[in-house]
Amino acid sequence: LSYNQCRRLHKIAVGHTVPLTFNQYEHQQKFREVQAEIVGSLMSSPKFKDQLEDVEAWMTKLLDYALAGGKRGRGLAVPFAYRMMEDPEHFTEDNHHKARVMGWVLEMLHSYLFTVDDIMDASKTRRGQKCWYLREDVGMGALNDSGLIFTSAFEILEQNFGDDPLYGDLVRICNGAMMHTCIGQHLDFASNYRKEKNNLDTFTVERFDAIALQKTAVYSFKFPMNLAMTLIKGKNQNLHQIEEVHTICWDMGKLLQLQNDYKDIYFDEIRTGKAGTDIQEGKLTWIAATALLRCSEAQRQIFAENYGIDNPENVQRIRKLFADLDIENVYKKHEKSVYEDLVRRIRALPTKGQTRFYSEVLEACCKQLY
Ligand code: DMA
Ligand code: MG
Ligand code: MG
Ligand code: MG
Repeated sequence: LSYNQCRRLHKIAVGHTVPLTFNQYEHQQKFREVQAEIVGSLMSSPKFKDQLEDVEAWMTKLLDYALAGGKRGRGLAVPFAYRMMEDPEHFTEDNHHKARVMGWVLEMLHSYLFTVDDIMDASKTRRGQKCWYLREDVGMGALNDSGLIFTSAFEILEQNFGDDPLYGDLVRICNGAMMHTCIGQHLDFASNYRKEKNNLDTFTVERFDAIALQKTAVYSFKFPMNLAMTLIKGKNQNLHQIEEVHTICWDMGKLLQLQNDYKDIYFDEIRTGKAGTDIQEGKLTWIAATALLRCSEAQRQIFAENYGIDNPENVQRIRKLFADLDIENVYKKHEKSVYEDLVRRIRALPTKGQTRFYSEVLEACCKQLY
């Protein structure tokens, strides 16, 4: 099938009148209302109330940073999955609300991750503003602030689900997803070209895949789905256990990370809200690993001498090398084939709800909405 044929079929499978999509205003509006609700009750928790005044002022500032902006794709995916996958007979607005709260817990944990990630990646900007650790009044206090964001996520979980029979499962799901992601982040950091003593043998697409699975696929796709599944009581309850759903999540994770790696180099900061640092930081990205596969000996030498150096001249040499290797076109072809393969597999899922959910999420990834 051609790319356009696939997209057409995909449209038919999804239907032209999907009731809720990621970018539908009403859905996002409701999600935002829940944000105000959870931040309000978090700040009225005795843990914050009975403190020196500075604590409340600092938390307010920190939460503003942590929750402002962003696409909120992962958070929105939780109520969206519940809405799409629950049997209509069992769907309740009460559960839908719970799913939105879970979505915000996920968004908080996401903020924790990128606050730390930006330190590790020596990033300068995030969501169109200065990274938290670079603010004058923050600095390395960002490490502890990330702990405040992380523990706040679990506080919100306890405030909203402490008496709910789901609580134990939710804690396990959140901690499990975070542990996988932190392992992935460790691998990402440890695979840095300069830190790895310039060893190009470990700079492979296979290793990129393994890292993307842990650092991106788990918390971006499996995590929201697993949260939503705790609410599903209907006949669809066991559907997420089918093997294919897991492999779709893995492959969407790899796709999201390779799109992220591509944008780091080729998208303007205005468009992404963050300045790329992957070349400067010597990251094991899909782009770098793929470029190496296509290098001649001489080109490999250029890569070895210039990759992972935070200096405009070295970065320029790497960009020139990528251009000589036609990497942008190689990327586009690869992205298209991963996309088409996912469309086919998503269409073959056993229920309409699953097909709709994963199709929308896939589209959101491709439209930079996730
Ligand atoms: C993203 O990797 C992974 C996590 C867990 C935040 P990245 O450093 O490429 O992300 P970004 O490009 O957003 O900094
Ligand atoms: Mg980063
Ligand atoms: Mg990173
Ligand atoms: Mg990136």
